[in-house]
Amino acid sequence: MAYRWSRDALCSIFSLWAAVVAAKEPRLIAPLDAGWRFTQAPDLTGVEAPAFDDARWTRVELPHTWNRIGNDGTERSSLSNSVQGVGWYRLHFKSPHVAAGSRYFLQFDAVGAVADVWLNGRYLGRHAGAFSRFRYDASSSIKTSGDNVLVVKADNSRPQPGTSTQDVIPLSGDFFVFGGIYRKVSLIITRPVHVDLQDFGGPGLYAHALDIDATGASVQFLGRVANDLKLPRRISVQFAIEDAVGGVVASTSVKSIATPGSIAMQTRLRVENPRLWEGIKSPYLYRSVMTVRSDTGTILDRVRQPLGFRTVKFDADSGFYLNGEHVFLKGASMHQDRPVKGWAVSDADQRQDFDLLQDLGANAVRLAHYQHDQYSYELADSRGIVVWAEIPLVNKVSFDGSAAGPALTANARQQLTELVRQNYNHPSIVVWSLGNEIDLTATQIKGPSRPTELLRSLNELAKREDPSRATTLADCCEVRVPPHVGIDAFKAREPVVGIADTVGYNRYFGWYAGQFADFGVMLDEAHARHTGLPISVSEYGAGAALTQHTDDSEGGPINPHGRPHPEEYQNWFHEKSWATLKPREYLWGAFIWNLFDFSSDSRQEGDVTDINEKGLVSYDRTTRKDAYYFYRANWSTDPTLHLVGRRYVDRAYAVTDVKAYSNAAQARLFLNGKEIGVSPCPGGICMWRSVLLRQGTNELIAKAQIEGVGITDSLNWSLSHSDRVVSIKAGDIAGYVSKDGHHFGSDSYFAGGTAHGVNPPDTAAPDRITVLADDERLYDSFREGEFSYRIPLPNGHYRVQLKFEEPTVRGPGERVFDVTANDVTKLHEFDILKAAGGRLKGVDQSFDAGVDNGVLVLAFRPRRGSALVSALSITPLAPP
Ligand code: GCB
Repeated sequence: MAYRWSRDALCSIFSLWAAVVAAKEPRLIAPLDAGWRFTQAPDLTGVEAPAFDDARWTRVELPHTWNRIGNDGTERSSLSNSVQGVGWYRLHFKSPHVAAGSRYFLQFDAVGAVADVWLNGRYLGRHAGAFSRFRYDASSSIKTSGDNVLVVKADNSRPQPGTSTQDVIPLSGDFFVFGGIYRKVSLIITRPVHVDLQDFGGPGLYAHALDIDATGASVQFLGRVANDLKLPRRISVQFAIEDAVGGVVASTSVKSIATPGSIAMQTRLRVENPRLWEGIKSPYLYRSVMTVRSDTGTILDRVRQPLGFRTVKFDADSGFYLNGEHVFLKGASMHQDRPVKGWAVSDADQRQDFDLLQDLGANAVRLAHYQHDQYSYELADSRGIVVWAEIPLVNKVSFDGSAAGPALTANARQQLTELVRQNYNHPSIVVWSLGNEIDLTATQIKGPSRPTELLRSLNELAKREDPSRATTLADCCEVRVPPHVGIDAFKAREPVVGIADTVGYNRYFGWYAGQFADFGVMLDEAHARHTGLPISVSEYGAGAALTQHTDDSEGGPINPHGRPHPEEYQNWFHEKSWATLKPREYLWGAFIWNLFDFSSDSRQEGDVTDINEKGLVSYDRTTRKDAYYFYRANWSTDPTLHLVGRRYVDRAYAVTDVKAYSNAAQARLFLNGKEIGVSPCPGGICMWRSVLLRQGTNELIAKAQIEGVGITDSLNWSLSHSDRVVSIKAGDIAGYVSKDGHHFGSDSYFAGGTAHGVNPPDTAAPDRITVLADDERLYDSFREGEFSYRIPLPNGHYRVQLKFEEPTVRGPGERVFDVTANDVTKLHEFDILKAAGGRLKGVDQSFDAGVDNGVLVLAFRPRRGSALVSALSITPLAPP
């Protein structure tokens, strides 16, 4: 077969080798990211053989995934690739010339989800788990001169009984598992005696600071040395601590005999007056260094790892302490994907994510729901962000409701061991999470699986691997009885809270279930119920579509699994949620779900497809939603002033409240060059009530002073009609532009009554009921009960048109009501069914009304049953 060699790969190997030699580093790490060939295909025969012809395969570079998922719009893009199955990768490469007897390791930073690896036709092994680093000793397969052929089979089959992923966590989850070699691959070349690379992908050096006080601290070192020779070797291992500029502040050398295989060495060092790792205040980092030398003093291998001095405490009644100081962990969760790239993100992408997290003012992150790239933990270390790290044990431990079987248990234990060993040295990590919503009712089995045995074993494993850190898990379902499950299944649910040292509650009051008012009650009850258990809120959030808007978040029901998801609802959700969380000092932290929109192929929501849009920032990171600035105003000390409603440009109503998020004490609003007034900004919210917009373009400018520095924000809104025209879609959280071009705003100006829809708010639902009317959408929602509308209008004479349809009652006389306009009865004993001639038929009523004090009050007063209206349209009788 024709010899092919990637010039890029060759250059990168040799330039790196040169850099390594110049730095006198004994270990060579050569990237193997360029020059790959790829094809997406099920099992292929002979593909692992070096001579296999891959000439027609696609050329790719790492990181790479074949999947592409998540797009704007309500249809899946034709560019999507959601195929989960097998992808093949092949790479020809040459090894650099190094000393004879060197050892060769192939390092994969992650492959989704199960990887089989061959080098030069020889099978190196299988790694199951999409997120952790793994290595193979390739020494006996590699050709030190000539062409090497590396073949990788990546398989991200959707876990089902009988698939290659049936025992690989996660079995399910609200995120897409991308396939491919989506992180980097490298060839590591060492001498025969070296720091152990075969320790669950770990660094081989594990250092942990203890007994920390102002005067000093100890560091406990564990180093693993591998001797790949047949005979024992005398070695000396130096353990050292370097400060941030590389100065050695402590060091010791330990002599030992490295017998063939792996040996563990331990020692302790003392550091005087250590600088603390103080989170975002001052994330000072030391480094631990392990240097292996031969008995003649030749450096055989060296490894450097991050090291930070900090103490951490979780208290059930007073929350979290970093170095003895109380800190409320204000965090957000992150997934690792982006549009087009999927999981194959770059270092720059990860930096951007942390930039946004920091800009938000967060001091913590939940790196959900799995092990992220090493670089993300390094960023957290260097920026002082406290980390919740976790394994991908999500939703269920079996497909049939039983306990985890031996193979799944082994895989979960492997992935937990990898998470802990590979990330042991990061000072930013304060807690290991054993799983997420593992008490969920998995829909396939109409009941929860039985996770407690596995969780207990994982907890014990985490404590054994790392006694210095607390464990946690994210609970979804304690106490809650899902309506479709019924009480029996609920009783069968195994309680998981209390298995780990701490807990996080994933709760969505005001979104999936429950009222905001119940959120605090639930937390207080949990706090009272679990004496001594430190609790946090590990998730809370709401969807927000950038193109869907509301004037009143209480105007109509929202379908969390559908459309529309007005952006302003997310603002309202977070304002209420944060007001609940902030005063609860017993919480050790709260994590917004999510900082970024992310892909999930079960989602058709808001204005996007295959995306969970609960992010404060769009999937492509270009748009910070309004709610982002609510947190920035509350969490960050950076001057913040943000006018809310930036994307709600075509306004429905002339008279509207204007809001800004700011950390200034007060802000001043200008509309079209005229000052509207000064508003205080308690809780980060500045509000100007009932501001009157003009027809055409309106320029809004907000100004504030923070510590003597002026900040400004501005936006333009437009109004297509005069302030004498008001069109309201009753009971609807989002507006609608009628077939004849009128902009009916979301339900607004109302008091009392309840909002409903003939149809669920998901306008794409297949089982929609049609209302017989010219423009049926104007009748498919309604406000019902005893209610009124106070509609601001200039004084004058108006035509009022009301739109009705009867959604439920079957006989005339069952729903009869009056409608008054400024206390004058306009509709007397109105019966929709009678007027329309049947159910689900649109019928309109019109009357004239005068306004002489700036407001039209329309009151709907039931006589029998409840009153109801679907839409209101007010137009001037005599235009001025
Ligand atoms: C949860 C899950 C998370 C989901 C989130 C949601 O509770 O832990 O994986 O993405 O809810 O948006 O529904």
